Amino acid sequence: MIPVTAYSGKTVAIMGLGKSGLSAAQTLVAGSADVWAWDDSEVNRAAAAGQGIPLTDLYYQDWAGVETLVLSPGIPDQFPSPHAIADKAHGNSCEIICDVDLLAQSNEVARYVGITGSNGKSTTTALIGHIFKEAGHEAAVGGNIGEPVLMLDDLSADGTYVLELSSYQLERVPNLRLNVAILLNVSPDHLDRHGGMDGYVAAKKNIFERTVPDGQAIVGMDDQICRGVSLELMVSSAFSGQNIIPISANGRVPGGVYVDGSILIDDMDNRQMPVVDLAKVPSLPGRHNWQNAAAACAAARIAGVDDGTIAQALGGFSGLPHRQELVRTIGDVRYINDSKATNVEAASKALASYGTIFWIAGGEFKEDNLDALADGLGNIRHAYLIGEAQDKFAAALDGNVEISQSGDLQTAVKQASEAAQALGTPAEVLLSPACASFDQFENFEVRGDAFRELVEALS
Ligand code: UMA
Repeated sequence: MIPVTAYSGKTVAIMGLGKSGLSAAQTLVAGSADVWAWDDSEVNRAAAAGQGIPLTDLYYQDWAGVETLVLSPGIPDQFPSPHAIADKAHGNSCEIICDVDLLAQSNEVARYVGITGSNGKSTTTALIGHIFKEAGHEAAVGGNIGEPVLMLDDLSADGTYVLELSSYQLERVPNLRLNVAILLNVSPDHLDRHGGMDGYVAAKKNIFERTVPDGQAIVGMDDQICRGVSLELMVSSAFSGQNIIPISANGRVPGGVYVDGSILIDDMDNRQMPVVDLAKVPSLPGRHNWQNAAAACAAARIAGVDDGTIAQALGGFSGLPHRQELVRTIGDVRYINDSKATNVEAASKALASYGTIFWIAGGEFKEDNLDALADGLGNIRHAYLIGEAQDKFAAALDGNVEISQSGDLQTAVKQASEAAQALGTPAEVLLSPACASFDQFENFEVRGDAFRELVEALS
């Protein structure tokens, strides 16, 4: 746990007592702050009180003298409409931060690597942490990936925090100073929360505002928005050409790290050094994962890790649950859990990674259309649709793909498995929903766990 003493004797309001808010409350109480903690959920309030967190109903409190609100990343302070407690903070000119900012204020000696992007940031974060540890570097991995940052070890000046940063968190970290900032890619996501695409891109670009003057920017070159961001950085005074490192899974980027065919090439010293054949790394299927590998390689090189160690570490990476996770192989059929694919772009990456797909998709749809799936549709043998979005998906896929409206995950797994097994040749049953899970599950992890259990129960 990180000791947070900067607020000793001061009043700090905390709204939201989920993973991040609870850890903030614990560390602030331990650091002798006067904590006013609240959550709209009675259950979560009771759980926090059970852990010794003092509760204060923030709706009925006089906010005079309160200067800081720790607002959980998932609670809006602007769009689609500000939460009432965020409004109170605005009305009292109170700064709004999140737990990541408390870490940044509390440990100013360690190095920080921040990773953002619409897709692939968890895998990249885990990969960097894995390479650092294999190379014998002191490192701690946390943030949006699921481990609240204040629960990490208090690192020394030799240590590095490797933090996955969501667009939500990036709006609430005024004191964060990154040594390395990574922007992987940008495609539409969380648009309601950022008031549209411009707001979403601006939140992602905050990662470079939070970078120290001699820091490094690693930028994906595989989408137009990120290419534009890279150009903006080049003309900004904050970065020079030397500390912007381009990465690509699709072609040569001089001075950066890229994938040629399936070979990861390190050109950071302009020597085009082959690092590893990514086609031989089973835990990184698909070209999108190769971009994650390129970003991780660049971050490791900046930290002084050599290409040989990077190659060995990539080969030993075991992958993350719910991200194209191979659950089981029965006969010729591989069962793949990609429940984390909560948007169309993420699902399109999985669809491009396999050849004969019995695809389970649907849930709570966050976007306008399925256009980004176009390239992957040819790999789908049959689609099994579930949840709220099934009519919308059925209409969009009609004429292109054979579909069944399965309704729920259990039915979809049964139908997809029977059809895939009947084929008698290699195939995949792929859960890659392109939708959020909230219509039928608590979150994407619960959905992925349900898929895994259903697959494990197959005979
Ligand atoms: N709450 C209220 N009032 C509201 C809304 C929520 O009181 O109007 C309370 C809930 O009752 C709950 C808490 O707020 O107790 C939830 O806060 P939260 O949604 O911020 O979730 P945490 O549990 O604190 O988890 C957060 C991140 N969640 C979000 O950003 C939504 C986690 O990212 C992150 O792993 C965790 O901190 C640790 O850093 C998850 C996520 O879905 C994985 N992220 C989004 C994504 O990846 O797309 C951005």
